[in-house]
Amino acid sequence: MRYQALLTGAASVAFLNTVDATPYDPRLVKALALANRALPANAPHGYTPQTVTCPSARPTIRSAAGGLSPNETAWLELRRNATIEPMRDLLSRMNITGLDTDTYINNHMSNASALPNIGISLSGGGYRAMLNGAGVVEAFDNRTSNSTGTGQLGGLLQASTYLSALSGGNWMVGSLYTNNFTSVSAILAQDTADSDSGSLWQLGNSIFEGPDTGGIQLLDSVGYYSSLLDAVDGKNNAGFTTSITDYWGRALSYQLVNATDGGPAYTWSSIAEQEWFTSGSTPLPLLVSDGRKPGETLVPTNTTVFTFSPWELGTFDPSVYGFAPLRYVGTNFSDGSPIDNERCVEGFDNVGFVMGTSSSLFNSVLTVVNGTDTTGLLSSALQSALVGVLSDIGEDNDDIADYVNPFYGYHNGSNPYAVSKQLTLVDGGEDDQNIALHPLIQPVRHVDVIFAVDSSADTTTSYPTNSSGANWPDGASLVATYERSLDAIGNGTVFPAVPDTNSFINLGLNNKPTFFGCDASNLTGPSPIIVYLPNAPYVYNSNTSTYDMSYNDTERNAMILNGYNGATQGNGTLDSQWPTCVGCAILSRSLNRTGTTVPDVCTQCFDRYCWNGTTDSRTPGNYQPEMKLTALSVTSGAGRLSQSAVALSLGLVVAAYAAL
Ligand SMILES: *[C@@H]1O[C@H](CO)[C@@H](O)[C@H](O)[C@H]1NC(C)=O
Ligand SMILES: *[C@@H]1O[C@H](CO)[C@@H](O)[C@H](O)[C@H]1NC(C)=O
Ligand SMILES: *[C@@H]1O[C@H](CO)[C@@H](O)[C@H](O)[C@H]1NC(C)=O
Ligand SMILES: *[C@@H]1O[C@H](CO)[C@@H](O)[C@H](O)[C@H]1NC(C)=O
Ligand SMILES: *[C@@H]1O[C@H](CO)[C@@H](O)[C@H](O)[C@H]1NC(C)=O
Ligand SMILES: *[C@@H]1O[C@H](CO)[C@@H](O)[C@H](O)[C@H]1NC(C)=O
Ligand SMILES: *[C@@H]1O[C@H](CO)[C@@H](O)[C@H](O)[C@H]1NC(C)=O
Ligand SMILES: *[C@@H]1O[C@H](CO)[C@@H](O)[C@H](O)[C@H]1NC(C)=O
Ligand SMILES: *[C@@H]1O[C@H](CO)[C@@H](O)[C@H](O)[C@H]1NC(C)=O
Ligand SMILES: *[C@@H]1O[C@H](CO)[C@@H](O)[C@H](O)[C@H]1NC(C)=O
Ligand SMILES: *[C@@H]1O[C@H](CO)[C@@H](O)[C@H](O)[C@H]1NC(C)=O
Ligand SMILES: CC(=O)N[C@H]1CO[C@H](CO)[C@@H](O)[C@@H]1O
Repeated sequence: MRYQALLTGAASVAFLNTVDATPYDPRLVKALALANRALPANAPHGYTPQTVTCPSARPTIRSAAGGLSPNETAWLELRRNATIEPMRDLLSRMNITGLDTDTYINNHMSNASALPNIGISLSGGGYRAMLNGAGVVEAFDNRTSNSTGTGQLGGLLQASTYLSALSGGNWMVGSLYTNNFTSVSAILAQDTADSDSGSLWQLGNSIFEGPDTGGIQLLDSVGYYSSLLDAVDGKNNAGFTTSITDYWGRALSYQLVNATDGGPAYTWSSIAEQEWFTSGSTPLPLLVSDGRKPGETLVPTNTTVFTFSPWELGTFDPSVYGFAPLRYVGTNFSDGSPIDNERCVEGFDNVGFVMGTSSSLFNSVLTVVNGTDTTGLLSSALQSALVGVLSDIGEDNDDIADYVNPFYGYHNGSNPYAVSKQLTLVDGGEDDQNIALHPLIQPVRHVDVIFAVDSSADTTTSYPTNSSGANWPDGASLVATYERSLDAIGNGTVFPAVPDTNSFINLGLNNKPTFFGCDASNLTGPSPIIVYLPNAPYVYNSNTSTYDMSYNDTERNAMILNGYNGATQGNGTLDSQWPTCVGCAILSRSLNRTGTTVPDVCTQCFDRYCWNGTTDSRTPGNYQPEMKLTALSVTSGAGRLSQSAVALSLGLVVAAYAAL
């Protein structure tokens, strides 16, 4: 009872269930003070998962044949209703001449599913993807100042049902959802000199160095490393297999979770208990990760793609075709039920571990440093030491996150993971589908339009002295998703046709917003319209390397502002009709459904932004995009790994290796 007063509502009930009879503990009280921001559901145990008595309704694996989970179905009713007013507001500002959007909403609001169902999907690509994605989401968020003026798109986030992400994109999304659905603007407005203000997105120190002391983080680098090691040791000693992703996830948390030590007790499933979520006032966050079969080293394009929702981990792919209750992932299941009927595991789904799973890129970072340092910063002795350590860990196991396999013995005929007690998950971009579209193109979700933010690094350049043509997207991610939809693994998903990557470059489709799937009659089944938003230079050369591990605040903000300008097309200066055209894309499928005539202004927009089916597959010349607006004056490129940072990373790897 002692803690009751500190908490309110559903959060308190769920929380007290996990801590009943726990004696007074100062760490607990500290955690409770932060409870509204994300539930430290695993307090006071921190990072170590706990074996608990299973609830009387024992957790089971749910077949995907049942469609969406009962939790999502119930939640969607609330969410779809909650999107109506923001959508009304947004559409009224979009100046869609020839359609009275207010009347349209009034006529159809008794049946929210007649109205547009909007998804936003962010790609991977390290900090570049995190920051570019942040700029787009900031532009879509009505809490951003001036975002509801002329030429702006504020409110699109509030009108959306889903927000999916993978890898670097999921750092951004995860950071919002583990922090009380705070806004990008609020994070940027933190006064880092004020010790109470927190230390979110302080990317000036690389993740290898750890946070600056001060603010909520109290550790120096040595303390930082020992805290990472202690946390992962604790999990290991409790009998759970750990992998490099545990260290990676814990390290990420210091930058992404606004709580002491990056909130080691915070769980992803606890998002489903937060009032702002249960009330349907935010989009549903969905994170994407790829399965890697036992013994596999390369992830094929038809690998099983897993999704984390706040309720579940699982997939609609015909291989596994099932979902595990996320809160109890860590429990030994066999053929869909806990092996020991009485013992369940909780606290395995630590927020950093989940974010780290979708972005097990850490090891790619190390692989890049492994013997191929081009920065000239590493001494050869340091390099060979690093190579020595990494060759022992080996490429086979450098990128996995180890899960107790909830799908062991489940769907034996089709499930390649059924034979293994461990489920190895890897970065959601490893199957080449680098935008987190998979969960949003599942027919049961009925998504009408996806804003697909692509921060991939696809292009290369032949001029080593001028890298401005490298690390931009070329549509490869959309090609991968389209091709997969035609394969057996696609299992009924439909994705609009897209051209080859050469055509993307030759026709400039990778350099400006492009709509795919505009003509619903040219599709083999229901599919969303894709509003493709490729990363391009609007005010800053945001084509930083995926392996740039540190950004000072000036660079960080420039990256974000560039993403903002991409989303708004320079606040409408590149095309004053852009907001109208976004509105037309949002409404397109809904107008079809309700048999409403498409306004002329939308037909003009579709002529301008829809891919018309032409291709130009010739090998393109060197890609060299022009800055579209006035460039920000930020000197030179992003920071590089410093020698001391690499030395520290070496220390971490050695320690990690010793613990494996
Ligand atoms: C969470 O966000 C809400 C809405 O912005 C705010 O009222 C509340 O104070 C926030 N809670 C915390 C703990 O920051
Ligand atoms: C999900 O739904 C089940 C039953 O439909 C319910 O028991 C459970 O509490 C729900 N989970 C959450 C986190 O709301
Ligand atoms: C943003 O939209 C929400 C939902 O419509 C609304 O409640 C809120 O007042 C809006 N905020 C601002 C700053 O306009
Ligand atoms: C709205 O769009 C029409 C064209 O359809 C244009 O003539 C008019 O200026 C626009 N109004 C505003 C406020 O942008
Ligand atoms: C959503 O709105 C409809 C129409 O106003 C209403 O009938 C329904 O009860 C609402 N659903 C929820 C869960 O509030
Ligand atoms: C908002 O708009 C006003 C008026 O146009 C301008 O003075 C102000 O600088 C803008 N604020 C931001 C944060 O862009
Ligand atoms: C981070 O936490 C601090 C202290 O709890 C709080 O004052 C601050 O508003 C939080 N920052 C964000 C962006 O939520
Ligand atoms: C590092 O490089 C060595 C030598 O080329 C190689 O054997 C090893 O597998 C690599 N390790 C990783 C993690 O890439
Ligand atoms: C994936 O592709 C491989 C090679 O084409 C094939 O052998 C395998 O059956 C496919 N797996 C699935 C689940 O479709
Ligand atoms: C229409 O569909 C066909 C077959 O999928 C495809 O080749 C063509 O490019 C599509 N056209 C457009 C405009 O999407
Ligand atoms: C941020 O980094 C850029 C590029 O490395 C550099 O030119 C600039 O001086 C840095 N700004 C600060 C405040 O350190
Ligand atoms: C639409 C479709 O093909 N659905 C299939 C997905 O995979 C499951 C499991 O193999 C099948 O039962 C569905 O028919």
